[in-house]
Amino acid sequence: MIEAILRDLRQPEYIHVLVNPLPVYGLAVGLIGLFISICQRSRPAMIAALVAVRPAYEYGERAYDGVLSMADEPGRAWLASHKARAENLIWFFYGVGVLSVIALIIPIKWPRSSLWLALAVLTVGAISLGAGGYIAYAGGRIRHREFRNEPPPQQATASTARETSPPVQQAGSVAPASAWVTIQALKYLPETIEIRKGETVEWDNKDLTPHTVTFQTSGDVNSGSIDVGMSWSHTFTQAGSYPYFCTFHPEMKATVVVK
Ligand SMILES: [Cu+2]
Repeated sequence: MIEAILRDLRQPEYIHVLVNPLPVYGLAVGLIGLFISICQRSRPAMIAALVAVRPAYEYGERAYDGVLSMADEPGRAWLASHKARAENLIWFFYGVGVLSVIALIIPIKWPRSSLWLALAVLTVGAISLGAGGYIAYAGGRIRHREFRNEPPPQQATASTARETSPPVQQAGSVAPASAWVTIQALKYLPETIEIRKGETVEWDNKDLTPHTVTFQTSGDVNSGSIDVGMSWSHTFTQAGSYPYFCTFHPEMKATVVVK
């Protein structure tokens, strides 16, 4: 029993799920308290939210690989979206944290600022609460199929307008590569690679998980899953700009430019 609990506590995924809702609940409680006593200072729940939010994000990052290996395909898309949302919106939580500290300290010297600072904390806090819900919304769908009442998030294809349709690869005629793209840390490096007509690009997966190279225009050129340590090549016979992405991690995007 104790052993099982200790084993759970060594798993970053478990800590993540355990700790993660705390900033949201802490913030909600803090905001209610703040709303009731809007003219007063010293809100311990705010400080609790400030203290809890950093570990939540850190454990989320550490849990990422573990959760990734467990998730199915739509789950991976939700995981990518969950991570992107957390990375983009974590700043609201930091903002509340900083603002609440300011709201605690400044009124000591200037008591009249207390009400305005409290209102500012309340406003940014409400935004953060919405942000937290938005992050958790994607997070809950990673492994809980029962919550998926809508299709997994797709990357926006409208912005990557069709410029040229990618040439179809002739089987067995891939020339030696003259340009290389490294896949690492959920990124294609370089993000834009320029080659000349007839040249071959090789993608090397040096990441910890499989990825794909899937062209956005029509999807008829698709590497399929490139396993860890494997590579895939494609020869480009027509000039144009070819945006591509990873079907497992739709936020991974890059472009091949053929001159
Ligand atoms: Cu990928």
